[in-house]
Amino acid sequence: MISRIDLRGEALTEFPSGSALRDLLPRADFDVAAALDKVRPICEDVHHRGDAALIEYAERFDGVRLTSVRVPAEALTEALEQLDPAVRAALEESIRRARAVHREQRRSTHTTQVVPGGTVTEKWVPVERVGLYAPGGRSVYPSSVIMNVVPAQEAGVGSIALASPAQAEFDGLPHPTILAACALLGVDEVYAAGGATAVAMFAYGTESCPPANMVTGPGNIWVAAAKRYFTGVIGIDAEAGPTEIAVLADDTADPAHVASDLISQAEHDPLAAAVLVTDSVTLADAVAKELEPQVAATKHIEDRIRPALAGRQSAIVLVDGVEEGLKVVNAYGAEHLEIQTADAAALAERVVNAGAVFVGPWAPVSLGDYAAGSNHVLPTGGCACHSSGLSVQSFLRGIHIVDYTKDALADVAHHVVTLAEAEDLPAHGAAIKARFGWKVPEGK
Ligand code: HSO
Ligand code: ZN
Repeated sequence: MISRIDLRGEALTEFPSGSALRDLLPRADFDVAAALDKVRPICEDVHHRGDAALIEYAERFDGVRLTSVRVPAEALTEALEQLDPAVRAALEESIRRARAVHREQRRSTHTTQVVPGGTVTEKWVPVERVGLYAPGGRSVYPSSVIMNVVPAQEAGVGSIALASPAQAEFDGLPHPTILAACALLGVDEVYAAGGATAVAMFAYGTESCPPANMVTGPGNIWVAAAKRYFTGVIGIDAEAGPTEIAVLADDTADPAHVASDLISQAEHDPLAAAVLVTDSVTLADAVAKELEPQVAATKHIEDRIRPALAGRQSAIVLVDGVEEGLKVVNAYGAEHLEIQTADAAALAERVVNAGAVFVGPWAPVSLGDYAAGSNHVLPTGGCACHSSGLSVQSFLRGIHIVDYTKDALADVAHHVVTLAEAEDLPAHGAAIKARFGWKVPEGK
C-alpha cells in the first residue's frame, strides 16, 4: 500500500539545504496556478455584483437558494443550544488550552534608544478586520474555527468575521457545529459563503459584508487559488495544501502507534502525505504490516486513506541512522513531524524545518489537531522551510516609530547625505540639509 525509498548507503551530506532529497520525497500535485484561471472570473464577479453573485454561486455550487448571506444571530444561539454537550465540553477545553498558549504570544511595545535623543519604538498593532474561512463539505472542522479565531482574538483583532459554505441540508446555513463553535468563541458575524467566493467577499466587501484586511483559514485548492489571487491586496495566512505527517522513528517506536498516526492524517485527503523515516527495517516492516488491518478497520478507506498512502507523496524512507533521518526530515520540512526515537526530546531540538514537532510516544498529531494548545494551521508543501503556523504574530503588524531630536539628527546627518549621494538621490540629502541652513552639520 505504501512505497519504500531506500536511502541507506547514500551520502546525505548536501542536506538539509539541498533540494535533491526533497525531490526524492515528492509532494502531491496541488496546482494552485492552474486553479487561478478558474477563480479569477468568480472573484471579479463577486467584486462587481456583490451579494447577488454570492447568492448565485451558492445556488450553483452548494445547491441552495439563500435569502441572505449573513447568518442571523438566532441561528448561532440555536446551534449552540443544540450542540451535543460532550462536543461542547471538548471544544471548550480546546479553546481554553489554545488561549493559554496563544495569550503568551502577545508582543509588547519596545523602545530602543539608538543614540541620546534618538529612539525607535516598535509598536505592535492588530490587523483591524479579519475574515476567517471554515470549509464545509467533507471537512467540517470546528477545531479549525478555534485555531483561527483564538490567535486573532488574542492578538486583539477588533473585527472578526467568519465564512463557511451554505449547506443544503441545513436550510442554507453553514454547518451547525461551525456555527456553535462561533457562538462559543463569541464570533457573531458569520456568512454563508464558500470557497473562492468567500475569499472574494472578504477581499472586496459586498453590500452585507464590509471588506477585511486579511483572510485566514484552511480550504481546498479554490480557496488557495483565491488567496493567491488577492496576495498583495489583502493579507493571507498561507495557501494551505494537503495535510502532511512525517514520523522519524527508530526501533523503540511502537509500530501500531506509528501506523495509526500515519493513517490519522491520511484520513484528511486523498492527496495527504504520510511519510515514515526510519533506520530500522524491522520497524518499517512492522508498520507496513500494521497499516493493512488498521486501514481496513477505519472509515474513510477508499476515498481518502488508501489513495493517500498509495500516492507518490507517501513513503517509508529507510536511512542508515537517526542522524541521517534527521537530515531527511529537515530537508522535507513536514507540516507535522513526530519524533518517536529513544532520544526524542534531544532530536526535536535539532529540527529546523517543520510546522510543528510532536515529541515522543505520547504526543500524536491528533492531540495537536484538537487539544494540545498548539495551533493546527501549519505550513504545508515544504513551506515550513520559510514560514510558521498561525499564531498571534500572524495578526499583528509591527510599526516603527522614529523620534529624533535636532541634535540627534545633526549627529548623523553627514552619513545620511553621503548615502543619498552614493545612491544618486540628492533630494534625499537635501531634505536633511534644508533643516540646517543647507549646510551639512559636522557630526561627532
Ligand atoms: N490535521 C489538520 C487539522 C485538523 N485535523 C482538523 C482534524 N481536524 C491540519 O493540520
Ligand atoms: Zn488532522
